[in-house]
Amino acid sequence: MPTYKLMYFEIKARAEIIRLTLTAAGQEFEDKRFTREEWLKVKPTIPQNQLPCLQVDDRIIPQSGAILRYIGRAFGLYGENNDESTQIDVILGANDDFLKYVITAWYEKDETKQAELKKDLEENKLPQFFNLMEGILMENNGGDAFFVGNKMSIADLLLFDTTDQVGDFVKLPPIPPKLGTLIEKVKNNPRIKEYISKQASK
Ligand SMILES: N[C@@H](CCC(=O)N[C@@H](CS)C(=O)NCC(=O)O)C(=O)O
Repeated sequence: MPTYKLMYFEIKARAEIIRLTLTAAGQEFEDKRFTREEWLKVKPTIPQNQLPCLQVDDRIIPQSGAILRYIGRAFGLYGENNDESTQIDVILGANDDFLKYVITAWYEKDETKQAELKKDLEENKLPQFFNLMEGILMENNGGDAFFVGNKMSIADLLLFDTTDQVGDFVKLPPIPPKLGTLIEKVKNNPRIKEYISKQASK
């Protein structure tokens, strides 16, 4: 069995979906969270000089999207075949599109402009994104299962993560019913539930 070490900072951001996926897979991993000082020392030795990176035995993999797909494939959380993996990729792509708005609002320095961007997220971008996801979800089993097939995948974990992290930044509009149920299902997965409660007690 390989050993896994995830390297990032003391925040959720780009690493949380990787933590959640390894957790859902039941895979132990070292959750290395660099301080700023530690990071500046190791940065020149890290591929592409940025984080997150996942070390699998002696190999260090950069790029959060590549890491997510790598562990998704390794642990059977990335669909059963090419069609299913592609359906998952479509959801990952739509999530990336939506996150661009969140990142723009997050980094906006001007307070008035940031307030406008947050309002637009709450009133327009988030409802649009949720409705898009609800529609995709309903195409599979009427929305009563998971996004793809009949088991949890990185797409389901990602929607939980996005909703959680965006909910820390803006007020979430009502989540459509099937999507809301799916998010609760991920949150109540025994491994995810234990992980969340451990993080909360830190
Ligand atoms: N496309 C990369 C972006 C990685 C990235 O921007 N990492 C930032 C943190 S989120 C970083 O390492 N910042 C520290 C630095 O550049 O020194 C990914 O998805 O992994």
